[in-house]
Amino acid sequence: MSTVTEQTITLHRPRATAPAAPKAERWSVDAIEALFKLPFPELLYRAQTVHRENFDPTKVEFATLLSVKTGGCSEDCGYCPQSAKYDTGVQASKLMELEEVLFAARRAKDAGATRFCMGAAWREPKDRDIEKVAELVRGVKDLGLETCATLGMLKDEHAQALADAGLDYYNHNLDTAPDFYGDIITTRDYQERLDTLARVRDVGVKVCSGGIVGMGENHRQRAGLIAELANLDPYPDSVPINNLVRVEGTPLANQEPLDPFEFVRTIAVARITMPTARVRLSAGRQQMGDAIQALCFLAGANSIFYGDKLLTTGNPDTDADVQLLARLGMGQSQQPAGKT
Ligand code: SAM
Ligand code: DTB
Ligand code: SF4
Repeated sequence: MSTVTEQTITLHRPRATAPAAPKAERWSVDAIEALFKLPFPELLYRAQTVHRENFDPTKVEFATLLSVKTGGCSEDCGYCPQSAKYDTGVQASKLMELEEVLFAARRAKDAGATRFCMGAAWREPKDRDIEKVAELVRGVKDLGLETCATLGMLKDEHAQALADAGLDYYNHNLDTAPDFYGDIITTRDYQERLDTLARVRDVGVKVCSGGIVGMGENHRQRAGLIAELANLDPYPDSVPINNLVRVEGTPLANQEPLDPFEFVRTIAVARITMPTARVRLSAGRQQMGDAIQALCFLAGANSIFYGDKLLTTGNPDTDADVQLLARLGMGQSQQPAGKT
């Protein structure tokens, strides 16, 4: 069991008032690793306490994903079925037309989604891509949905164009800890990811950033990912926690699955360290089972990807999700992020 005292952890809690410059690191990797090592009931109790202070613990946000440009990506992310470097059977396609995207967005809204996230398998968008995506953002927003996009790295002017189109969130994941990153991706570095997040923040678009666990990272590296996210200033508004979906043809296809309780712990630690963020129980739900998902909600997850497909892989049916929440006496959060 943990030898770390409560005092050690309390010492590293975010301060109520901003510290004077130079800015202190709010969460050390040691403090986060100590949270991970807490006895499971203690960790869940703390996470649930923080969750209740900031959200209605019975409500979950529904965000629907659509791959608006699939496959053929030049990056080598070792987990990704859309990289052109791996033979995964994913067919590359062009950017979808506006009407096709709006059709999917209307369907998502009718099914109950409040956020619509458009994903493109790009290293970074080109100028003409941004013009088209801006049009998609305007169209989806006009339907009354919150908009999110994930398009790869952004330049200043691209971030500004998306902000001007009314984009609410930009998703760009740190994916893993800095010291494990090079084992997974070689075609762009960690700093480039941080730079994109800074550009998004600078134009007033909310940041959605999280990562993937179960890629062979060690315990401390999982803590390192959460530390990177929690120490962003401010920490992200939305934090997707993905459990690796092992896809045939990718370098991580045969990766040993993560202990499901370790996944629940990751959600709990994200909740404790980023109290007001939407913590999204993201990829990997289809392989997880209802009981582990219920534990994730108890640990502070309050958002899911809702719809039978993620980008290229499967996700639980919408009916199954509605039923699961009903069985738990829970429901969908109708309001955008914040206290519901
Ligand atoms: N190309 C853009 C980028 O990389 O930022 C946007 C799309 S990319 C597919 C979005 C995120 O999906 C990745 O950063 C990664 O965290 C997640 N992802 C991709 N493949 C995954 C998998 N097999 N299992 C879990 N998460 C995955
Ligand atoms: C995120 O963190 N997870 C989503 C979304 N952001 C774009 C993507 C998950 C992709 C899972 C593999 C696939 O379906 O291709
Ligand atoms: Fe390309 Fe994004 Fe997949 Fe990496 S995660 S290969 S950048 S689509």
